[in-house]
Amino acid sequence: MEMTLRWYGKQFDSVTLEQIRQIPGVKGVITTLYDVPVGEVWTRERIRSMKEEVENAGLHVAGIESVNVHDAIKAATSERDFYIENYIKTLENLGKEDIHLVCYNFMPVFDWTRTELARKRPDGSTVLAYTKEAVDRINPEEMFQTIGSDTNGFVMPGWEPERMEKVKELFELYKGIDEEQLFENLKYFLTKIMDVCNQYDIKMAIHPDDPAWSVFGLPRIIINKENILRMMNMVDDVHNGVTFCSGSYGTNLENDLPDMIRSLKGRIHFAHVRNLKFNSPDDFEESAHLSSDGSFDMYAIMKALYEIGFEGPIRPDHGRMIWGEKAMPGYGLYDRALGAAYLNGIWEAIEKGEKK
Ligand code: DNO
Repeated sequence: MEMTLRWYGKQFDSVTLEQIRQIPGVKGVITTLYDVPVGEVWTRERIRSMKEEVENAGLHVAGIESVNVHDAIKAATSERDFYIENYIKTLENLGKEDIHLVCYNFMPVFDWTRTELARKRPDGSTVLAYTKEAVDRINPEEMFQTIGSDTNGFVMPGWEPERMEKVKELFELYKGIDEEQLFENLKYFLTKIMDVCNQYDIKMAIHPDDPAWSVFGLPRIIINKENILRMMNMVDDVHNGVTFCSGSYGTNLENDLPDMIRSLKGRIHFAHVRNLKFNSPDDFEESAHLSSDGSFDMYAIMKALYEIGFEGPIRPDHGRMIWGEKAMPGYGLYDRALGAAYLNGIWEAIEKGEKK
């Protein structure tokens, strides 16, 4: 595996490449062109200058998170082929610039959903949190507003103000689309892009739905082992792969994370490794990465990745806000750096233990 950190670009991130370069063992970043609207083609020039910026700081681009999929594709409107063509051009341009990993999601309307962005923990840190009760109580527009007022002034992925303005229209778009239909739409998209992925060896890595169940009545499909294996079989090509995100699949306590990892051998191209602390099955918060701070056995997760011979990038995921840092919720430097160091330590111990 290769330890990496997510970076949103100079304009959008409080963390600098110079800081990332000093996290032990981190040589790559996972990045994006955050300002390109969903559905527009990424030009080779923009991709190249992003790469150069990263490389000038002594790092490399380990992959893209995300090239977002336009709602016209997810909802199969009459414009979907146009947007798929644009997506193919973006993949082609990434391939030509020697980038071979793309993380994306197929969640309708929202990306991840949390009900609090700064819940206080006993140690004084603040974290993202979710309660089912809060989602049941409010409507999506109110949710956009509460989230929007708690972002420390940063634009949160999937919660961009332009999208929030269109939330009603977006909900309309998905009327009548159930899970079966969404699977069909995903299959259509993947089938169309597989040629370009094969040509440039681009590994597509779908991010799970977070949380791993339906919110606000919208269909959600990338939620458990059964569905993700269905997706892998539906388009049985190594380039149709997975971002294994422990914090997203882990929202459903019925998901056995190490078992899921083992069942996806060869198809996990990217991993987000983080911990959650459950206060009840309907209330969780994003703890520190350390096993004992949350509900997951992080050693077992890393061991499963080791055992399937995982060689792709891993990144620590959402960190707590600690030491007075002001950053995009979940994406400060300090706790993610601690997470990277901890996960690197687990990996070293597993490796050395296995070699004995
Ligand atoms: C949340 C992230 C997601 C992820 C997208 C992938 O912090 O893990 O926003 O990047 O779902 O497209």
